[in-house]
Amino acid sequence: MREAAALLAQARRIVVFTGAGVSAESGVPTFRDALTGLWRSFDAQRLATPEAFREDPALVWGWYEWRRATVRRARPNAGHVAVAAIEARLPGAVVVTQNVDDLHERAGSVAPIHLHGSLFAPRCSACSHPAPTPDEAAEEPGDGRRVPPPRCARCAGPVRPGVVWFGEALPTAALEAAVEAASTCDLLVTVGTSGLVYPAAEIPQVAARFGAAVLQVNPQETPLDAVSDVNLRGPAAQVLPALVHAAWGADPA
Ligand code: BJW
Ligand code: ZN
Repeated sequence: MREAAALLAQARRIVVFTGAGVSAESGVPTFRDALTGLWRSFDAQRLATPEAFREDPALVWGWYEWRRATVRRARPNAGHVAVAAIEARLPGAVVVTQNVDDLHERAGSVAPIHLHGSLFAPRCSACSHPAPTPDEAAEEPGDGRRVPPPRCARCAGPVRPGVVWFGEALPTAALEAAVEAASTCDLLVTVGTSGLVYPAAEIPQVAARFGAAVLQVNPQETPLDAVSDVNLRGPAAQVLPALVHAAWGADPA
């Protein structure tokens, strides 16, 4: 922890790069955890594809309705709060997230870069026209449900979640901004990502290649160990507040 705190205390330009693990302690399942409830019998990697949506739109839309309801019920945890505290302490800090939830924003992060889109930005699958986010269902049945997607107001095409599925390009502006931030930072903190999904997993590698120190927070080993100067093995909601405290002697608000 001492070495990690020294890196943070010395940093002038910082990127915090997050994955599903930062939201795990808020009760949002990580992507590669066994799914719970109805969805435990589905393979998330198969549902998060354009092919799955074409074949069975109600199954995929229903899965995202369930996930959006889960996120709406969740609250940011001490890890999200610590990330926002880093931003407040170091103006110019950039948060890059692979997460499609809004917990960084709700913890006070100003403009996190969302590499994989958002659960709250549906759009038409045919003409890309933005569509309203459906109101929260009064109650998601415990046994889940299939939900036919709404229809586009402009062309009547099926509305899809505004997320990036396998085989789809990441939003260009977001990816470019993330690469620019990673290539000009002096410290990149990677939190709660398996580092398996590309091109997002390149971001810590870009930072390392351009000479930044890389600090990883994750209870498990990951392929990003190879580019990390320091590994803090533990849950984000414990490790990040302790890191902020050790670097600056203050607890995140
Ligand atoms: C904790 C914790 C706690 C637990 N505290 N930590 C190069 C090589 C090989 C393959 C490819 C390649 N380049 C591209 C590919 C193909 C593919 C890919 O990467 N496949 C791999 C699986 C091999 N990539 C793509 O298809 C991408 N598109 C693309 O390349 O397009 C090319 C193209 C160009 C131009 C035109 C057209 C096409 C798109 C990738 C999109 C990924 N989308 C998803 C779904 C988003 C929507 C949704 O949520 O439903 O994004 S997949 C899923 O994985 C999601 C996540 O953002 C992403 C990363 O997962 P993450 O966040 O790392 O979570 P987990 O669950 O994997 O890990 C959690 C971690 O937390 C673990 O390490 C735990 O230990 C840890 N943890 N508790 C801290 N308390
Ligand atoms: Zn349309």
